Amino acid sequence: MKLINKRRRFLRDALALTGAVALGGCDKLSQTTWAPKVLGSATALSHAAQRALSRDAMAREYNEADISPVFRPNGSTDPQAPAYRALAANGFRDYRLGVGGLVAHPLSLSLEQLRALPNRTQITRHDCVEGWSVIGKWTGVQLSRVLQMAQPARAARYVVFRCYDAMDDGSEYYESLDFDDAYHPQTLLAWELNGKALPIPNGAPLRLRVPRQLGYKMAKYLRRIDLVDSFKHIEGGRGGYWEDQGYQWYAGI
Ligand SMILES: Nc1nc2c(c(=O)[nH]1)N[C@H]1C(S)=C(S)[C@@H](COP(=O)(O)O)O[C@H]1N2
Ligand SMILES: [Mo]
Repeated sequence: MKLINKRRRFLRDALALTGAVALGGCDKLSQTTWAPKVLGSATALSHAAQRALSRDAMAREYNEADISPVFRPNGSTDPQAPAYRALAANGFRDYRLGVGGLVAHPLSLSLEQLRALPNRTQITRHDCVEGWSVIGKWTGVQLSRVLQMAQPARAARYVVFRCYDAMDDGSEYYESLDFDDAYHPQTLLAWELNGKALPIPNGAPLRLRVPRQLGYKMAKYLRRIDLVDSFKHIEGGRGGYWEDQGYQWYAGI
């Protein structure tokens, strides 16, 4: 009992700290000089506290009636990278998701192959760090199924998601998850939003859904997935595009 109370207090304090994050917008916050320091300390606290309480907890699932009329798009909404334009021009028929890095079986999966895998539909809430939320119905394959096919090596610790869209600084959007979240049953590679093929503004043809974390973790326009032992040497080294601008790596909600 005592331990639980202690953990609760720890969690509350950690959440109060991370609350500072919600005040800034995705772009505004990165321009302030104090942000990286505050966010850096909040990372360790909230990650440890939330994991202690909720390693296997499920995000709330909603009903059809709760679905938002419009799933507000955010960040990149129309990638201009030539490779992406070529795929889009052909209705994504030539799309392949590469899966590689520290795996026994590298994969190259077409949308058809992905759709043939057992899939899951979930109505969940999407919370952006900017302070807005929308509810949508997502269909896709559990990431765990794809990882089981690829067979991560023993040394693998993180799953890195590389995207097609280039950001203002020229780098590509990317994200990463640890294995707790990668193998969580609600973590999906999704190709359908509200019963229709995923629209381009929301990440066509395939995007990540991780409903226990903030919106920026949910990489759109997936190009490939790599299993790695560390993300230190990828892009800015902090595990994601927004993380490289100072946002926390573990964005649990
Ligand atoms: N590739 C890519 N993924 C991305 C982003 C982006 O700009 N590029 N923006 C992130 C942010 S901040 C949010 S809130 C969600 C928005 O998803 P939506 O456009 O479907 O609402 O995507 C996330 N994934
Ligand atoms: Mo966001």
